Amino acid sequence: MNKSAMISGITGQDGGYLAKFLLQKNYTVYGLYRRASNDTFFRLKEHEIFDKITLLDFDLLEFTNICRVIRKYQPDEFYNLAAQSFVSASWEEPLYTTQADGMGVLYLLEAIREFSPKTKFYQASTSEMFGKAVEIPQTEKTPFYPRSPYAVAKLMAHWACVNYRESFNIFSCSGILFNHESPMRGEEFVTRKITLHLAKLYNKLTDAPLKLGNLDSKRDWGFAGDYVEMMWKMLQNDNPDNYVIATGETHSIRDFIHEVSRYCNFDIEWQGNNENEKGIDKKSGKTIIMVDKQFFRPAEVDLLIGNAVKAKEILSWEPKVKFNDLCKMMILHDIDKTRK
Ligand code: F7E
Repeated sequence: MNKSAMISGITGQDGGYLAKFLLQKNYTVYGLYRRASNDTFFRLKEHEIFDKITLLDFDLLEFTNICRVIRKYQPDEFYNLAAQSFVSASWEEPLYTTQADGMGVLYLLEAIREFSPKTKFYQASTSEMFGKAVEIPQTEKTPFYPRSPYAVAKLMAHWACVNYRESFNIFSCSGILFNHESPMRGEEFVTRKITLHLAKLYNKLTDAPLKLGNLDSKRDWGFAGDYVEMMWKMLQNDNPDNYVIATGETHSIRDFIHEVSRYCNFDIEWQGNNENEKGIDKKSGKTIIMVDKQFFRPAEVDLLIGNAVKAKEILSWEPKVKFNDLCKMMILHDIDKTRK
């Protein structure tokens, strides 16, 4: 019999890549989504898998609904990718973020414990839990220091996952994923915000400079398509555990801008400091980037870089797409998309 997998957050970047991956492995895929008035299925349509998934109404804050779907379908595997995932928004909506990203996970674990204890559970944990990192690079053993309501909530979920494993023998894994991007990334995240806007400037669809916040924070950016394989591998291993998933390379927002600019024929020179800094194209003299303090965060995570050696040794996993390839993939996609 085919295995079954339930994916919450099916409409997000990772939901699409994971569903595609599992369908190729002949899984029956149940996609859990939150009802909305706009079309949130565009990624599933772009992956050409929309009609291959059984879509079910779901809300992380509605415990009765969670119990019903888990009890009815009792999936072999549950991937919890649903969350309020935009770090910036978590300062504006700390209570909602904590309910969804912290308590929501407890609801899921309780429903599994009660109605489907054989279901293997994957929790989308995050490098944001390392926050003001106390060690470089970060591993599964690095102490946590969350810097946003988002990270605080995710940390609670991470420990709940460990605790249900140790208390009730639930097969729950925590994947501590560093930033992972793709052409399907949401437009509010910095990489996609940059590639979309630079592509529009390149195709002369706008003249307006791109407004950004802190250009000097550094992230370990991998490709989402690589990372979903690791989610699956964690649940196929004999024992549930926590794994860091990262590339082991770190780059600043500024580096990302320079790398994607090459494909738009921009040669950016920086002028001014802090809130008055601008990125000017040397060739045309046009302002491409403007720093705008509205995009600064109340507390920043300055530097993240992961060491995924445990994933390599135990699960034979390594990322395939490197930083330069990721930049190229994203900017070429957006140049093409905006041209159409
Ligand atoms: O910010 C800086 C910003 O929003 C990255 C989520 O998937 O990865 C993601 O979280 C950096 C930060 O991602 C802008 O201050 C500058 O230092 O792309 P981001 P994130 O906050 O790292 C982790 C692993 C998750 O778990 C999250 O769910 O870029 N930055 N200027 C900006 N960021 C944004 N969004 N917009 C700007 O204008």
